Amino acid sequence: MVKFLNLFASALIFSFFFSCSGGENNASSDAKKVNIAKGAISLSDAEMEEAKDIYFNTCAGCHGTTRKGATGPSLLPDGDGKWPATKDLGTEAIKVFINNGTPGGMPDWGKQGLLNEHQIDLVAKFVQLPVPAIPDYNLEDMKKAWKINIPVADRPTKPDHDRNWQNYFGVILRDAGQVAIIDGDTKETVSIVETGFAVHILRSSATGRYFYSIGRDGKVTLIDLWMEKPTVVAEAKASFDARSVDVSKYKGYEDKYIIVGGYTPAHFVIFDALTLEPLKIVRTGGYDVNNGEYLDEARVAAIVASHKDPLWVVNIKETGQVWLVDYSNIESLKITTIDAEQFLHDGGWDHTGRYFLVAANAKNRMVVIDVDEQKLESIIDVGTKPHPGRGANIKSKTYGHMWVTGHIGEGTLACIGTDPGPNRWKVVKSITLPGSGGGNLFVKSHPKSKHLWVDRALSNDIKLQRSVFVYDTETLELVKTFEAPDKYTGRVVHMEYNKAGDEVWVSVWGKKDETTSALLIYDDKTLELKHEITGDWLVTPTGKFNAYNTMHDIY
Ligand code: DHE
Repeated sequence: MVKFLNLFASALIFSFFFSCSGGENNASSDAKKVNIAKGAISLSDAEMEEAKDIYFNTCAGCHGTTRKGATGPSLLPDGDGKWPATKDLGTEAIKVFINNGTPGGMPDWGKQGLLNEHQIDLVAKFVQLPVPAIPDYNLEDMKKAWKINIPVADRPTKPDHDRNWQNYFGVILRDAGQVAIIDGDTKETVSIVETGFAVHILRSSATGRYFYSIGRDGKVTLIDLWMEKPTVVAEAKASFDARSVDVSKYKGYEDKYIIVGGYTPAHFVIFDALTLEPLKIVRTGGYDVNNGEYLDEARVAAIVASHKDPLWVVNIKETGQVWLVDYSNIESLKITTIDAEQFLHDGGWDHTGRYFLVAANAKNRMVVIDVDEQKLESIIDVGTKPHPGRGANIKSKTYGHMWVTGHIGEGTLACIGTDPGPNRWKVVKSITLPGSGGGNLFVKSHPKSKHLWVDRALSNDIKLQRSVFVYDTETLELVKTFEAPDKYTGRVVHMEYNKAGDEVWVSVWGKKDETTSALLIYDDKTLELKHEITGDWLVTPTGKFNAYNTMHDIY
């Protein structure tokens, strides 16, 4: 969570930081440089390792492993011409910033108790020192890390149980390093599997029979839902840090390959989908679409698989290119590169499955890719820091089909027209959310539903961050606001429908060492809370993925 907020510590935040440090440091910035030169800032080997770890796990997502900045500003000892030199800011100013956060979304790491004084001191010093080299992670390393726990031949050839497995939910238990598999019909927990550090997302295989998890540690696991007790049947590691995974979904290639996008190193890796044998790596370094600068740290953000072609849509964050990777011949991989906009992050399909919409979040824009024609379709100005997740497809009589994103940086939803005609690729309706500020992370709808669900997980307002808002997709009016019951603590985050599209699951993301997290299940028709899932095992639930909806890209 903190990492996330930190990422979105934007220009606003940094100018706050800058002015803070300016107030404290202007007169002494030269003196600080001298101090550094004299070695006043130094870390022992052990401290350096600890600092690297903290930075990597909490800051790198937004500021980059090479600290050149992405969604957040650069953090370089000598600055980069745009953002100030960290060594001019100095340890004390940086600590104030890390400790207190900023109104723009930077978390108050210290105040919230997410980092202690010692950790804040280490990381404040670390960002003033030269950037450590990033080790490589190659196919040999991946082969060593690869494990098949249950060979394909020993896996069931039909479900080992009578459960409605297509209505299973995979629920990420982020800080426990686990994923819970919950039967969406009975609400029973069928299995809890070990997946590794902070799983970010799950994706379903083309057949729906497997879930793939991808963690921040780059570990990918294959979970077999046909087993009576779903288990990790194979595991592999694609990188040191990753956020995205998808499978080959095109006819004839179902469950043949998966692709994992690496943040560090910046590359993507193709694996055999059933064994997770690593097959191929492709570096994603390239040229910034705006100024042609070469960027080695060109991280892979969202990936989606086309159902209509043997293609993966791979979004390269720092360069701002969208790559269409044709997996029909992986020995002779064809990649179409499309120049789009920088800092690509997350996105989803429009309702036809032809157009992919992805947020260029630090540029306040949405990029539309025509995947059939393999070209850039449009770039749309939206609000501050769009963050769609996969977005939501809704339809109204007035505007026809729309694809919706919320924003982290402002309290609006942008409804973008997707039907051919004058509304296409325009923000046809901007909905203002209740209360002040932004903080929306995810939106969700379902073709059988008349509702659009909206969270405010990153709001600074405690009431808003514990609320979820439901809009009527026809009138685009707010119809209900839910607040998490007091007995559960934490932020309300991420919604997912069941297979039938008549109930919505919402996470209350409490602290790791508290047992007050919950999954709240709402009836989508009556808009009543119909079920609550709790338990000691329910540690820090974040994303949830319904097997059927994820397999079919329904949102
Ligand atoms: Fe996410 C999706 C990256 C922080 C929960 N997140 C994504 C995707 C990317 C991404 C690239 C799209 C994947 C895809 O579709 O292929 N997320 C990042 C970050 O870089 C960031 C900002 C900071 C970080 O260091 O990781 C970040 N994300 C968070 C969180 O703090 C969240 C709330 C909890 C967590 O896991 O740490 C979080 N991100 C999610 C979820 C999705 C996601 C639940 C999938 C949404 C969906 O419905 O598809």
